[in-house]
Amino acid sequence: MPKSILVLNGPNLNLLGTRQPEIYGADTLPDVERKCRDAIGEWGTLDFRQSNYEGELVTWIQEARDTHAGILINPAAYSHTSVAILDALNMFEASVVEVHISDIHQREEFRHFSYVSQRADHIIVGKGVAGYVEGIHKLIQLIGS
Ligand code: DHK
Repeated sequence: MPKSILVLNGPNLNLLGTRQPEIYGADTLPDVERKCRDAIGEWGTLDFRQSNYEGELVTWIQEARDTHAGILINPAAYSHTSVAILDALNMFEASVVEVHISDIHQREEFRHFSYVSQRADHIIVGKGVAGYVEGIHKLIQLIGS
């Protein structure tokens, strides 16, 4: 398997930086991508994507089975609703790290449960976009072990 990490971002994360900055911070999605590229360094390649469409995320996870050594995913609102994304991740045999910028456990009750957490090998919440950097480091560690 190539040394490649797929970073998936779910709905509304394309508007990071302008979207409720008091919750999600001032960094834009391109800023997050840059931080992830710095974090992966020379280790391997980074494939950074965002979609507002559940089915597109499902298709990308399916395709990653043959192309990527690990997935870092912020499923955004689909965390709380999507059995389809969970099912796709259950077919992905390599490592999965779930990240949430905000602390979903301290917010509205409907955000407390994440389907993706049933599958994730590691979960990071409430660390802002720094959680993505931590997630990349964790994935490199999981893939190497
Ligand atoms: C992002 C979203 O868009 C929300 O729907 C989730 C997550 C939380 C985050 O904290 O990154 O509830």
